[in-house]
Amino acid sequence: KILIIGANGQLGLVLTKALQCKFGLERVVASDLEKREQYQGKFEVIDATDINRIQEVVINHKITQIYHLAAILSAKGEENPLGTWDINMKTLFNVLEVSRMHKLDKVFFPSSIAVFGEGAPLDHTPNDAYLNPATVYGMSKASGENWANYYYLKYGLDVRSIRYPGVIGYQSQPNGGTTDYAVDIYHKAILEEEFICFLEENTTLPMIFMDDVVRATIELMEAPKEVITMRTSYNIAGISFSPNQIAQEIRKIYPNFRIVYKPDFRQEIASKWPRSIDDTVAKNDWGWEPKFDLKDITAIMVQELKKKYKRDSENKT
Ligand code: VAH
Repeated sequence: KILIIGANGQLGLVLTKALQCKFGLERVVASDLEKREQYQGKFEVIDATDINRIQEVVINHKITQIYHLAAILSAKGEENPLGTWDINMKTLFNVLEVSRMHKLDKVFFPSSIAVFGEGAPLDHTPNDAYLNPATVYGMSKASGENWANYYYLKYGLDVRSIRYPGVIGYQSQPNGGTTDYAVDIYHKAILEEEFICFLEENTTLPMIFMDDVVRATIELMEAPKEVITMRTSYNIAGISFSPNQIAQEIRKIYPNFRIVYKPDFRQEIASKWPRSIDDTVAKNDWGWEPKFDLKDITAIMVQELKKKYKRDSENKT
């Protein structure tokens, strides 16, 4: 039985559905701070800062795996540094402790390219690069990776982790991230509205399509234990691009699409992140291979968001 913490989030929403499809509604328990209406499947309200509540759900549902997808992301995290550290670390400690005490089979801990700072190469950043993250979110993920490794070494807990690039999907909205522009831009294109971009036009960042993220996560979690050589976290790469490149791709479908660049504090965060990622270790250990490039992502985002906005307008009439 799988428990997803943070099931209402950008990744949580999509990963929950994928796990339900793969393992059946009976074997997946979604959780977040509040229940979404018309939710299909098992759901429990969990505030992951409350270890007793996590323990209660693990016992009641006989949980054997936890996906810990709750965290405050890079941009939002900078508004309240100590508060972000508290929440991101406390929730992780609670998940690791409950998993250790109840001898769970596996734990998934999402990390991020935000763990890299100015000490890492900007291009083809390797898995073992020096980590000096410049955001509290990045610090909490780099520290979380070391805690994941510690629980594996000291208690044999099978914690697995991936450093996600910026995630782009049509099924959910990101919240508080520095890469969120790459989702919002498609919504504005469909609505034929001008897009104000909070990053400079040539800020190239590693990105990845949601379907690649879901597949990578499940592939890693389903891989035999023996192939896992990285107990901090795995780099994976999707496709790197800049706001200018994504705008050009959109203009092939929406020739009149307008973008205005108004960089804000998030430019400072993005400028310290890699331009591209080396994911050789993930490829060698568990056969990782991305499937979607910028052309594919743009075609699918436009197609799916057009359907979504058409459904929304029909529901209104
Ligand atoms: C963020 N989307 O922007 C997240 C992610 C690599 C970026 O960690 O904070």
